[in-house]
Amino acid sequence: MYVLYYSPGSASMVVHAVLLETGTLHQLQLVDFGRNEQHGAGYLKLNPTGMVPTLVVDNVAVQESAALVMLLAERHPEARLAPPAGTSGRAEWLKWTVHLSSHLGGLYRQWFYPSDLGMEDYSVAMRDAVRMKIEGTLERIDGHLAQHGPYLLGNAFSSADLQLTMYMRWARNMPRPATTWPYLNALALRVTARPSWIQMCEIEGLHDWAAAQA
Ligand SMILES: N[C@@H](CCC(=O)N[C@@H](CS)C(=O)NCC(=O)O)C(=O)O
Repeated sequence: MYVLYYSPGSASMVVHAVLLETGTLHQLQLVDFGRNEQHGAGYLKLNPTGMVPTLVVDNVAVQESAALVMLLAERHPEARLAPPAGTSGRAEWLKWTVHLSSHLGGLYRQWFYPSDLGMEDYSVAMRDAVRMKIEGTLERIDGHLAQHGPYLLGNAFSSADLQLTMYMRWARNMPRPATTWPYLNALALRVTARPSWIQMCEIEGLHDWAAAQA
């Protein structure tokens, strides 16, 4: 049995969707950001960074959304969330999984948490710089999908597409929402139609974002 420590719409949502893709038994444990529970002593024992997600796997707390996605894909090969080890698509899947989390996820972290840098808010110049980096990354991924899509790995859906869709959703209130890039939007249309995504949104109460219908 897995236990997912989550907050609705946060970086835990991809792990939640992956758990639903695997069909495996899991429990959800809300970490209430409104009550600052992520920084409470109890939660910090599970995740010293004070962030979600944390997944308890065989009684061990594991952190970092990308690591959890890879771990679950490895433990549940029947869900076909990743190309098998040793096949040609595996390196691409590893690359996208890590790149999305470290690069795009890192940029969003900067965008949403000026407090990480000890600031209450950014200057206009700083906010513009982070926004441009996020938009540049989305532009590049859209170009990749135009050439090699419809999914990140071509014709095969993988967990990396769930990650990408989560990061697209986070731009919904930004000056340029991710759905304005045509190939990204097309990918999000496919991913958000999956039963796992629909169920995850239902459970987490997320009804404020949709890809534009073609
Ligand atoms: N690299 C981490 C980032 C996790 C992260 O930034 N989580 C945010 C929500 S999206 C969080 O827990 N924020 C609460 C806080 O920092 O106080 C991951 O992908 O797991």
